[in-house]
Amino acid sequence: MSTSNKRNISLTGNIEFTGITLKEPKNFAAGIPAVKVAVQHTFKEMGALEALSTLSHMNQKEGFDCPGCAWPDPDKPSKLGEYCENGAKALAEEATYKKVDEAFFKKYSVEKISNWSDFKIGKSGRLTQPMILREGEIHYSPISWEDAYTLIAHELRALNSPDEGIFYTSGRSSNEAAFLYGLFIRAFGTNNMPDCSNMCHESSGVALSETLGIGKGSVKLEDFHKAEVVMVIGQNPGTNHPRMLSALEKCKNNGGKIITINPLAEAGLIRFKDPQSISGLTKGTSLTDIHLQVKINQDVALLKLIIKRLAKLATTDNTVFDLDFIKKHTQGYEVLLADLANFSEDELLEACGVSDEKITETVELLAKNNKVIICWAMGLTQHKNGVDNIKECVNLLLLKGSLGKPGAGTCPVRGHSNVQGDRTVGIMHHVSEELNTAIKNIFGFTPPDKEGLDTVHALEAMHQNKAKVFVALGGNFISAVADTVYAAEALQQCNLTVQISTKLNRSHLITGKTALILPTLGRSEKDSKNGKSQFLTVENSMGKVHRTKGLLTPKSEQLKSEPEIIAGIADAYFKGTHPVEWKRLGNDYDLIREKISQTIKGFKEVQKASEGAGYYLPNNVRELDFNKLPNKKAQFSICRLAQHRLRPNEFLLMTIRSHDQFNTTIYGLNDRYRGIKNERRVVFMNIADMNRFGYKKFDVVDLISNYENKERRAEKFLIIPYNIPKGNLAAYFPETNIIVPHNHFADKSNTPISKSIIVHLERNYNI
Ligand SMILES: Nc1nc2c(c(=O)[nH]1)N[C@H]1C(S)=C(S)[C@@H](COP(=O)(O)OP(=O)(O)OC[C@H]3O[C@@H](n4cnc5c(=O)[nH]c(N)nc54)[C@H](O)[C@@H]3O)O[C@H]1N2
Ligand SMILES: Nc1nc2c(c(=O)[nH]1)N[C@H]1C(S)=C(S)[C@@H](COP(=O)(O)OP(=O)(O)OC[C@H]3O[C@@H](n4cnc5c(=O)[nH]c(N)nc54)[C@H](O)[C@@H]3O)O[C@H]1N2
Ligand SMILES: [Mo]
Repeated sequence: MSTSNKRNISLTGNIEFTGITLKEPKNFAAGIPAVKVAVQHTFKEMGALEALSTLSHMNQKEGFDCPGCAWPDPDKPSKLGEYCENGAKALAEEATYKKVDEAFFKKYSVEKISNWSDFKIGKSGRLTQPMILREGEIHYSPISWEDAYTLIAHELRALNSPDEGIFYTSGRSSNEAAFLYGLFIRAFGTNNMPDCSNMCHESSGVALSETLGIGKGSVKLEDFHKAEVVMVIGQNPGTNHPRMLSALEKCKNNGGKIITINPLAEAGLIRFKDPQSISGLTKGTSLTDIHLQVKINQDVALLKLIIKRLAKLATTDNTVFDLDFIKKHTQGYEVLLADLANFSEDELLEACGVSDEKITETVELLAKNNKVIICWAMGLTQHKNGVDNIKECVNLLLLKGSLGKPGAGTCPVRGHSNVQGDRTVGIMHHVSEELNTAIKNIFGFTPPDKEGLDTVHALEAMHQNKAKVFVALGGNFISAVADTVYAAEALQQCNLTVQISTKLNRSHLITGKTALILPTLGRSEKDSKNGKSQFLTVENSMGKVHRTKGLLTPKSEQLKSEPEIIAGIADAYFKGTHPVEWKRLGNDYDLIREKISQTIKGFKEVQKASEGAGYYLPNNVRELDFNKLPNKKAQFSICRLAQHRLRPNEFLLMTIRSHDQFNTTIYGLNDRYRGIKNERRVVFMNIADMNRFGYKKFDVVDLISNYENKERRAEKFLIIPYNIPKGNLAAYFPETNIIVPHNHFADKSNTPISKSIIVHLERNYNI
């Protein structure tokens, strides 16, 4: 598959099979194999000495924040190190000794590299110097930083309107970089700030803002130690947030119970062997008490059934729901109860596919406990009804009065290590009057008041030639977004695409007519200005702001920090005619923090308070303050059931992460917990479905979606018999993004439907 702006670029790279071996899926996470893999990855990429000395600084108070997920650090980090297998892999990727330099690009054209797999592209190493891909050429060549800035400024000035510029952010950036970037984009004159969270937790942000008045979760780490019940819905922490397993273990040790809701029985949720304790390594703790194997996208049906049964019990037992809490703090209780009558228990039971006994067990547990935490991630957000999925979780918590008290609350488990912080400091496509007023007062210019474009609409604008310059602060836009072919057409029409990146990825190959690579420092690297080593700040998944300070020698002397690069672009664009002193800000993070503290609520004390364990930002739910909401009350919601009208040969496909990747960065070809070795082109299928269609293990199929009569095809997947509900399939992203339609996304949040794509299969006979 290839499209062209005169270059012959492959969109998918090599899709040959790599030599699969199957094992039984695991029934525990972490343990000795995790330690072994962490050591293998870091030693291989960094060398043993550097690996060991660096890992010991990860997530420690004077060290650097893990470049992986956003799970918070405990106040007293473990002496054995506060990192996990996948954090170690994230570090190894960033700190690798391999380099992508001038000689690399001389040797390999973008056409050639595009034929490699994502795995091979990522393993090429760290970007080391600014490079340009000139119009009509197929080799990147070096460019000076100043010339790169001048070119960007020139292309930005050539636009008919600032709204023809698109400025993407991925959630790895620091608060300081994100704040400066948002400030520049607004000074330039647009709110076109699509963000990785548009594809991630946007549904959570929308649902939580509308029901509870803040788009973030309410729990703190220590709440897990006090919770009576923790529900983990649509999330695979064993792989994506391994340090969360320690929190779940503490909950269990204190007598709490864990309910998991997932179409798959993920190993990490079954049993945890803590690599940070010797006894934990051998014995481990069993985690899940009740696993509800819901069908894909039937969580609303399942939660509604649970709520309906609880409501029935509540008619004779006034301790089942927290009636005082409901009366004092909520609105819409009666309407919610009345709406339940519109659904029969049989209908809900059939829709969710869970057994009656398991529902009864769950209802009994929830009826007698009042400290409930609900955690969730992409299994809830990436559906057409993603916002409703989360609102139904909020309904349950409100009924139980499980908010604003220890051991209870909402816990959307964030993805990228600073995705939440980027939002807090101003990366958003919506207009905030409060922020605009603050910017005007502090910086002396008027930010635009027209709504900007999110990810799906930015793609559309580029596709329609209404946007012509694309700048990315991190990430791998082409591989992360839905609909690879459409997205490539969109990007390839741009006049200029600019990637501020640490590592080579497909977004450096599928580019505008001219493309720039601006290489930047990683989280783990020393960032010195004027002989002084500087720190940055980040916000974790629970709203705590703290410092991060790299310690490794930068991979190349030519690397610049993100704030410095943004300031360089801004300075070249404004040529000293703007009230903001860009260059000064780019060189002095204390000064950026001073400005953040004046502009953003909750950052007043950031300079001092970010020290050590850091500090919590204000959170109205923790205070049970719902003043911003209608009638100053938390809101119950009426949620609809998901409807998918499937033809007999169709399935619902969820696109998920293997244990060996960080989003579009492929660490390796194994998915250890699910028993897959050395292959990514696999599709998990129920054995009954295999029998129905006459498929055998390792049969090769294409996955095909067909929305509005447009066929999209992902070629060559091996069928794997797996414990997954009938009618459901699972395969890995990003390989499957080619079949996700760009114009089907969640209501209100516009998050692509990456977890419920209607597909059919075709045997691939080319094998
Ligand atoms: N090592 C590693 N860590 C990561 C990442 C990574 O790629 N690698 N990515 C980071 C990012 S950006 C994010 S957003 C998070 C992602 O973290 P997760 O959300 O855990 O990631 P996914 O693999 O997308 O897993 C979704 C889970 O939801 C389940 N699921 C799918 N559909 C449904 C459904 O309809 N209902 C229910 N109940 N469950 C469903 C799947 O079986 C799977 O267990 O992790 C972050 N951390
Ligand atoms: N089908 C499908 N699609 C999905 C998902 C899914 O579950 N299914 N998940 C979605 C989700 S949850 C997310 S968050 C997005 C992820 O979308 P992105 O955030 O755009 O993708 P990443 O793969 O995390 O980006 C990796 C690249 O970031 C760069 N990078 C790494 N660290 C740094 C840094 O410190 N600074 C800078 N400047 N660059 C850095 C490297 O060059 C690396 O190649 O994908 C989404 N897409
Ligand atoms: Mo994410």
